[in-house]
Amino acid sequence: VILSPQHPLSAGLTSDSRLVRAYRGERADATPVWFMRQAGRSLPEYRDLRVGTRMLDACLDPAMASEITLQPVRRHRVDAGIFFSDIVVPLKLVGVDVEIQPGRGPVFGRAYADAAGVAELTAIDPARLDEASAPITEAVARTVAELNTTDNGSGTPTPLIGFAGAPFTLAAYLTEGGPSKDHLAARTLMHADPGAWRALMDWTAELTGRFLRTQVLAGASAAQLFDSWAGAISLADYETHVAPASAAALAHVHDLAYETADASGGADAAPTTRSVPVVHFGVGTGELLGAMHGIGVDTVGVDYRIPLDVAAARVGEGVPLQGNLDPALLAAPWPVLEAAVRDVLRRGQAAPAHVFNLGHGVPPETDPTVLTRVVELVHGASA
Ligand code: 1CP
Repeated sequence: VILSPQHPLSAGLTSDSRLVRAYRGERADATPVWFMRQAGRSLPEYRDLRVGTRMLDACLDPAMASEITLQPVRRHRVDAGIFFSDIVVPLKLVGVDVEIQPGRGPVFGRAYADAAGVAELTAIDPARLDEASAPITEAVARTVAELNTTDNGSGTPTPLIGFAGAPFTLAAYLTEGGPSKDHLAARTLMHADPGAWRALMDWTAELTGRFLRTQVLAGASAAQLFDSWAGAISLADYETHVAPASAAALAHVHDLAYETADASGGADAAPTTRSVPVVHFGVGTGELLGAMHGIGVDTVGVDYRIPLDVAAARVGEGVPLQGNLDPALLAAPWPVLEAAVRDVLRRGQAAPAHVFNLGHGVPPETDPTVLTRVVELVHGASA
């Protein structure tokens, strides 16, 4: 499926942005940089806007979600916006009883830890999501409309990254009924009742895949699958019980493509068809990086526990990497932070292309002026 001519990738607005070029393995004039959780509580303008609005209500208010997405782009001049939403939004949209509790995270009305629970959940048709997705489509469209007309100093409009939770990470919350440290309920179900586990993973893959597709169709220029908690399982369990569902989720975006004029080309050169870039990230997934790349993604996101040059050797040649400054360093004295940023950039040279990011999300107590300074350093150091 070729994206519409108005899509920022098809229109040539973001197809040669630093971010999209890096995701296809090319180095640009400067290393692109964005931060996981760049929107949110580290920004006073976010805290002001959110007063009196619950998290999931903010996600489903197109004007608010769009404004929150744009805040860090304007402030830090990062090379990407990441859509302000949450991995549980598609569950909420099909009627699952879930809320996001401040300081805690997603909490469900019940746990879906056994075959009966899974049967109740999977009785919901994931296709219903498409009818409920109007607030997502509208929020993305509004965001992209502003990004397309804003000059962030990079020479192209800033691309928007759409995202979704991977089936395992969503299943970790669903089986537990809320956040947990060890994801024991999910790890138990996959072995205690592999049939129920598969049904849960298949259903979740379709739901979250549709959520991701909606964002790309509405204007996102890249897609990131967050398997935040996949680091809790072994490589063998990942390959048997998790990877197929993640691949199934991504199948919902793999057919989306855009056409660009051939770079070498005269006016009559045949256009090149490229698929929308896909990134895959998890926390503590050093042992899984090769398998996480193997489900069919362009770029692998790396957390802060292994250096990028080691990660490059694990994923194999030719794979762009994203990451991986330890977020804790954001609160260190500037000379310490600066040296760490330069070290990440240096090790990132081991990959064909590198998108600078943190090894996980921005801590809420981060001084936002430090983030802006890191962006300037990354752009300046690599120019
Ligand atoms: O009111 C608030 O500030 C609530 C905090 C908050 C925010 C700002 C939550 C609750 N989610 C979000 C937004 C969010 N969630 C984004 C926004 C875009 C950006 O990065 O700027 C994204 C990408 C997510 C995705 C998400 N939600 C993930 C995957 C990424 C990651 O951090 O690993 C996960 C695991 C969640 C679940 C979740 N939602 C919120 C919290 C606190 C958590 C984690 C809870 C836990 O520790 O289990």
